[in-house]
Amino acid sequence: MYTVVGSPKTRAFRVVWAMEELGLAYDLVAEPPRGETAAALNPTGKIPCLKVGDATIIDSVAILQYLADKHDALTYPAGTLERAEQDSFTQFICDEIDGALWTAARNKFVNPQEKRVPAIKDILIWEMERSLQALEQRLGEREFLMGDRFTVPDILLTHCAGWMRSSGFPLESDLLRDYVRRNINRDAYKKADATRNPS
Ligand SMILES: N[C@@H](CCC(=O)N[C@@H](CS)C(=O)NCC(=O)O)C(=O)O
Repeated sequence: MYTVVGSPKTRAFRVVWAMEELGLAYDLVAEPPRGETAAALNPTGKIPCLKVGDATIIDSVAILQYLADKHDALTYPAGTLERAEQDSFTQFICDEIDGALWTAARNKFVNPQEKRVPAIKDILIWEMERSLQALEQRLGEREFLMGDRFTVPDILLTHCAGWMRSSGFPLESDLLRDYVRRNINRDAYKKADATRNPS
């Protein structure tokens, strides 16, 4: 049994979505960052963490790729050229999209007041536009980033697109907006989304 630690209103959503895509059973400890469980599992107190028996995996990307490899879905096999391309999408999204969003968050509310530079956001938006143009070019007419197979970086990019919307980063590309719409219409996304606001 897996235990996902972290509120699904954070990057833990990626893990919950992957669980639903893979049809896996899991418990969810919907704690905020630096909560009691996360602090015991991760020296930084960051979420998400995944408990697998007595072991713990920290970092959403490490967790997603572990689950994908283990359950042989949402990924191309290691050692293939397709996997190299898939990983290049994963790294690009971490560097250029997640990195910009996280820098904006740190300078808005994460860091102590005296360590924030709010003016950085305009630069991040400008940088993000260039990164999105590159992604748009790579996506082209493909259904998913890797073509017709939905993989780990699709979860990452779609999650980041929601984060962009909630933090005021524009997504002006029709191609990328259609791509995101396709992904949030997946049954697994909808099931995961329901965990954000349980009744
Ligand atoms: N690269 C890590 C980032 C984890 C991370 O920064 N998580 C945020 C919540 S989305 C957090 O716990 N922040 C608390 C903090 O930085 O103090 C991942 O993808 O899991």
